[in-house]
Amino acid sequence: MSAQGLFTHIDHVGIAVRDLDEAISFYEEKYGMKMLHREENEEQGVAEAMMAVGDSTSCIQLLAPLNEKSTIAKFIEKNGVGIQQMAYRVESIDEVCATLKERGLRLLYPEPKRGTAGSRINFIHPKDAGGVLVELVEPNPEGMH
Ligand code: MC0
Repeated sequence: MSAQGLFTHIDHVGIAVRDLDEAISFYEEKYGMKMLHREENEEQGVAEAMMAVGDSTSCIQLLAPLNEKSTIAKFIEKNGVGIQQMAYRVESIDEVCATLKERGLRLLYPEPKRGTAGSRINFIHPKDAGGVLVELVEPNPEGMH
């Protein structure tokens, strides 16, 4: 594990939106951001787009609900649109999850699931992370980054 801690970068900040196309246009037109990737993730119940923050390799992830059961639909109903999650990039999600479990934090999944562009992801429960839903991302080497 790196002396710098568990995480290597802010991978993305996830923002819950109602309409993905409208949100993409806003980020492109107002902020000049480029869309790096777009997909639907049925398992997570989201349509999403990754918007590049300059050349930093960090992104804004726009997240729209695919249906009313989606965690994003529930989040918007409760909180309105806005920041839903903070995602840190890691080198080995298996090692990082094991370390966090040893440190007493609850992870949402027993094993990582499929995230954006074939990445491997897990989440720390927001109640164990100061009220922040924290995602852990091990990128797919063939994927976006
Ligand atoms: C819920 N809570 C949050 C929160 N969501 N706190 C901070 N940030 C959030 N996003 C708090 C609520 O306010 C509540 O606190 C408590 O957690 C329980 O919430 P709930 O409304 O009853 O909701 P649950 O328990 O049904 O679900 C919460 C949970 C869920 C975090 C377990 O949202 C989840 O499974 N999230 C992980 C998956 C996800 O977010 N997928 C969408 C992004 P009080 O005090 O009121 O009890 S997909 C994605 O990100 C992928 C594509 C990727 O990046 O690759």
